[in-house]
Amino acid sequence: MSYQDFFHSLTPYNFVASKDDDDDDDDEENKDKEKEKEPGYFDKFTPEIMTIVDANQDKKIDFNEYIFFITLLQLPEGEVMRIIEKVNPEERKINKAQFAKYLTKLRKCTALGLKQMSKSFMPDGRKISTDEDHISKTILLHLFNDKEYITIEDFCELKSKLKHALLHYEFYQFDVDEDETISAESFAKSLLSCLNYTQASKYSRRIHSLKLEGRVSFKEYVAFHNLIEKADIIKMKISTYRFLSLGMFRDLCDDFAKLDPYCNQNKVSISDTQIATFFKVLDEDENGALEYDEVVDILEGKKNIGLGKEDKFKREMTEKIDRYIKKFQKYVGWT
Ligand SMILES: [Ca+2]
Ligand SMILES: [Ca+2]
Repeated sequence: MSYQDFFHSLTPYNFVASKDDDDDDDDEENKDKEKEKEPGYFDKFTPEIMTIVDANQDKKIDFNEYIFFITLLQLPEGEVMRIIEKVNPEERKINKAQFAKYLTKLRKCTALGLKQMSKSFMPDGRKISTDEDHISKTILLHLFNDKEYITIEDFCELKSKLKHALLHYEFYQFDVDEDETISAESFAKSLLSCLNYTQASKYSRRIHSLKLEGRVSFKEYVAFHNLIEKADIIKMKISTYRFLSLGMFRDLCDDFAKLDPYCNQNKVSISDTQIATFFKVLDEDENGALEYDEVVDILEGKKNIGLGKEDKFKREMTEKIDRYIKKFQKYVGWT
């Protein structure tokens, strides 16, 4: 699998695949063709994370590398922290042998791990344990590289690099102009990426009917994604007040930016364009306020990109992974 196919498989970019096509009904084949015409993202960028994921640096993601990437994305951060704290509470670090002991258990928490260990997926018991050994070895090799220990910070940094790389790729699937910005309309479309087809089509029509103005930079894009990841604070505010006015949402965004490490480090906050766009798209009854019903779909869907947390996301991710694994198994003659 090329880097391109690989990232494409991980960014749920289903509903806005084409930059200049208003038709939402592109099927897989059309999308592939369109993809080939576009200049490659990976001709322009080399995500740092790929030096870790593509261990043998052959510019291809093989099955083991793929498994590593997905596992890392899905490993529950809290659970990993808990294990490291338990193993070495003082220095908060863990070595390869110690981590290996927990890895199988950890992998069972991921959508992919669950799938692989389920009987329907690989019926042969002996094969499961061999593959699990092999996969564990590969994951440990990538994760530790040549290091004797990894710390909680190492793990979190790796994972955040991975998420950042995916967001960067996602951003560059839109028309990025010379200022390295995307249109407010593209930004609005990026909010739809985790909705189901019916929801996304509805919002997609709405986006086309609205007059959205302004541009969004990559840093602002990441900042907003970070906010949506903490969707609970938005939902809490709406549940408390029963609605969210533009001013209230702006306050919330400003408060968030003051606390978010990424926003602080990069001196970026959530822009007026983003606030106005989010508001315009979601305020379906156009009463100038966001009610709970108007935000819940987007907040639930979007915050889970790349994280195997919620059921709905898990299901979608599992289906996606299933397809790719099957393709892969055929490709490498694994079945
Ligand atoms: Ca490789
Ligand atoms: Ca409303």
